[in-house]
Amino acid sequence: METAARDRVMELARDEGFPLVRVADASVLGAARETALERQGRGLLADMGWMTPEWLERSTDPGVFLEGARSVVLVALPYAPPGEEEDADGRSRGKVARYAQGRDYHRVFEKKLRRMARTIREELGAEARATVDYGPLLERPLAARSGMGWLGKSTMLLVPGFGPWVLLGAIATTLDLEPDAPLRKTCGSCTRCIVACPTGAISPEGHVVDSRLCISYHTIENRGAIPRELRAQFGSWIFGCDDCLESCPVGRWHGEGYPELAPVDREAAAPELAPLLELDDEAFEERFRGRPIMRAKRAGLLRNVCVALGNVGTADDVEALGRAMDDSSPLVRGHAAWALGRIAVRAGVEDRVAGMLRARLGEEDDASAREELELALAEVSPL
Ligand code: B12
Ligand code: SF4
Ligand code: SF4
Repeated sequence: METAARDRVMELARDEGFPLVRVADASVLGAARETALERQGRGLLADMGWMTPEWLERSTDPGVFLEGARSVVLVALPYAPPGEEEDADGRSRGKVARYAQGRDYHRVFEKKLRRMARTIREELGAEARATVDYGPLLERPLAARSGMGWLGKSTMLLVPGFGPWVLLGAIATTLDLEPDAPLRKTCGSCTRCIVACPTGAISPEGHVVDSRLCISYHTIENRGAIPRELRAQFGSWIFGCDDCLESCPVGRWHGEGYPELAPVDREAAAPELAPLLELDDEAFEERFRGRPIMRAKRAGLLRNVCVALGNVGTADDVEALGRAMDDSSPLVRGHAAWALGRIAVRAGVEDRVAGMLRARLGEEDDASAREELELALAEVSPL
């Protein structure tokens, strides 16, 4: 074991500002591989087509990620702790997951990890390869092996003192570093996240998330329609979801998050919904460049905004949704129709909305948007 090298790697991580750093050995993650393949086989990874069985096999073997890997250094940054952020100005506002309220964490990690990997190569004469999120390395089971935290029933890595509010990165290296021991902790009898999940995406016993039901999956990764039967449970989430994290009693951390991951502004946490519907490609890019929200792309975000308005919008939002029925994306047009149908009934503006839906139906040529319009009309003016 290379003790001096371990001390130096720890020092490098701390110099980069990582308050949490641990080492895991680089052997195959056998149990995690089996579990992941079983989940994939059952369709629980939804349409994340890149997570093929081959990808899952590679991502559970650090030796494939880096030939000759002996150790994996896990690092974590804490981010935006829970706090006050409701803007009670009567406008319809959406919710953005805390990790996405600031700069893109991939960029923040990449700079630091690249510098660390370079020093390991140049100073310690060993190979090193870094990753953050995109893999192929399954970071949570590796972090659990390193004793950074334990895998909660929400499937989040729970870190003592910080709970689930940390983001992870990893560096595989050919250095033979003394590994840290896993924690002997579990969630015990707690079931808060399971109860808090609005769509029932976490299995009754925990430790399994069905991405097909997960708001985070749909608002970030899904490129198509949000399943109609789930929309009403999305509340006002427009990017990601923190309900299982917010409910978690572990950590109850009220310290500062890493400064570079702090929310870009107050509007970042609870943006007003209707103005988001006006964004064209250029305005979307300008507003969200360098932030995780870019991943949803303009049409995906506006689709999410429509769903949120369908759940929390008022008669004041009807005009903006009416204009969204003319959007260039049929996905947005269809979801705008759904939202109008919901608001009409809630706000008692059925006649006005029925007129708008009928007028739009006369022009709509996309089959799925037409179907949404017809269903919304049936809701607003039943025969
Ligand atoms: C795909 C993915 C998603 C998907 C699927 C998530 C899922 N639960 O499967 C979606 C888009 C839904 C998603 C959502 C989120 N994600 Co995500 N996601 C990933 C990614 C790329 C892979 C995760 C994965 O392998 N899923 C496949 C399933 C099968 O694995 P798993 O659920 O983690 O289960 C493993 C272990 O738990 C273990 N295991 C299984 N069963 C059991 C049972 C017991 C008893 C035990 C002890 C262990 C155990 O084996 C499994 C297989 O390896 C990782 C980054 C990476 N490269 O690892 C980030 C990552 C997991 N995500 C992250 C975050 C922050 C989120 C969100 C909080 C974002 C948000 N606010 O919206 C949500 C949280 C939702 C949730 N409850 O998981 C962080 C998590 C940090 C942390 N503290 O845990 C990661 C690590 C990214 C990062 N670099 O920081 N995510
Ligand atoms: S992210 Fe939201 S929808 Fe997904 S498992 Fe957690 S609480 Fe449920
Ligand atoms: S809410 Fe409870 S059960 Fe869920 S992850 Fe946190 S401690 Fe575990």
